[in-house]
Amino acid sequence: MEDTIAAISTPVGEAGLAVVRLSGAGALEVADRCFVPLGRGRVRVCEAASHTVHYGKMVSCGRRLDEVMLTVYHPPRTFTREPMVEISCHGGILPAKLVLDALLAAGARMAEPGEFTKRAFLNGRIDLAQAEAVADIIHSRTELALEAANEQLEGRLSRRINLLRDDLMSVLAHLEAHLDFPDEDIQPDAQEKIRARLEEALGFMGELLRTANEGRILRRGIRAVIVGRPNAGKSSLLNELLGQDRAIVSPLAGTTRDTIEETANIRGLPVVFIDTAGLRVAGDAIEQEGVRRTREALARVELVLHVLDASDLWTPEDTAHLEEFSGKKRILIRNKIDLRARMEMPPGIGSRVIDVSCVSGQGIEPLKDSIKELVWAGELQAGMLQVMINSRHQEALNRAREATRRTIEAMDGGAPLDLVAIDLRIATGAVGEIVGKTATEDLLDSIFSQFCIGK
Ligand SMILES: Nc1nc2c(ncn2[C@@H]2O[C@H](COP(=O)(O)OP(=O)(O)OP(=O)(O)O)[C@@H](O)[C@H]2O)c(=O)[nH]1
Ligand SMILES: [Mg+2]
Repeated sequence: MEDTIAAISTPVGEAGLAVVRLSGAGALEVADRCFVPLGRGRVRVCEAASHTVHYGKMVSCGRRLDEVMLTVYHPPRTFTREPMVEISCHGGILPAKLVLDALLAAGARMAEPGEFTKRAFLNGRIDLAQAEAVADIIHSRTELALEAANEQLEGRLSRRINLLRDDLMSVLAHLEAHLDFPDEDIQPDAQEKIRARLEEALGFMGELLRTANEGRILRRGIRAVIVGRPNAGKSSLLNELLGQDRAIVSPLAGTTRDTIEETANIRGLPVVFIDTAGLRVAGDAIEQEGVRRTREALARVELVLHVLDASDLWTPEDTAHLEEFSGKKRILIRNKIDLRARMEMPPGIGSRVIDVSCVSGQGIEPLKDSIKELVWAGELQAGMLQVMINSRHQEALNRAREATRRTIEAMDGGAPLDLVAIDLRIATGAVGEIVGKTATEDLLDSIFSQFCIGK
């Protein structure tokens, strides 16, 4: 990695400060060309000690660009394990851009998305699962999600994956040792031991795979659609759950025409609530479009919040809604319980029913508990909460599990050892992909291209 990369690592926009980062063998020299140290005890960037901060100005062609603080990092204790420089300049779009342009003119090249983290991975500072955790940290929307991402960055998932891989590798080594002596058969008791170890590995893969759902929830959030008859109080409920007046509420039926999406933190889980126009069949063209959008939103949700007006009677429309969403996780919400209740629920609904009032706020906290209980599996072992896998890990583990199963089958069926070993090699490779021990260039590109520039 000879070239030196540079990027603005803070968001674009007006702010107090912006940070421009440099990494690569020539980072200090590049910075030296545009940085003039000021004040007492000033030293040039190239002569500065590691992990020290320096005051000065950035210049380009003799022109002063900005007053900055510059931090110097010598390897190996840097994010990328390369020489690094971080320049804190004034925030705002222009100062950071001028500083970046100066560095590019002085010999750096613009970093690609995720390239700093990619270098940290390629230089062995973090593995692939940890690199992904960096992106998770940046994108996390609740403290729980952040906590899980931090555990992953710290290496909890990686350690377990490495143990799993080591185990499969040692079985593989055992099989391969026999391959070198084709005349000797594996003894039945040795074969039994191998089988037991593979079964154990399968069990562990299953445990990891069970965390995928929670992992997805923490990373992507849950989509919950709010449906019900006009005027039932859907928009009022959205506002209550968000704690802000996001949607228009009015006594007129058909107030909400478009779908409205907003994310809230529900007991640590990011939940995207979608308020809808409902599913009324009648209505004008705009309302019909609203209904179409409601149906579209419904297709992609994990949870349905079906709002009923407790002060009204049960109607066939409610029955129709009830049937329509019977296949989804759902909560029936009897709203307006501050009014005189008239609604009687039909027997045998089989879904959770919660009484709320969007006027008094009654029932909203229990509703939040219910949402979490319904989507967040309680059965996860405590230790597994720290290793929630993402969809890439899930896909690799599924492949590893299949290949391990085939290994056992082949062994049980008395297949030749070289065939048995092939499947086990596939399983080991798939597990290795998770931490990046066996990763193709394509895989790396697809992971790091999802990062923002400057990370
Ligand atoms: N008393 C009482 N009134 C409520 C409650 N929740 C909502 N309302 C009233 O019911 C009316 C309809 O509320 P909205 O939230 O607009 O209902 P909606 O389901 O979004 O209606 P559309 O968008 O028209 O389908 C408004 O006048 C609200 O003030 C409640 O818990 N108690
Ligand atoms: Mg509404």
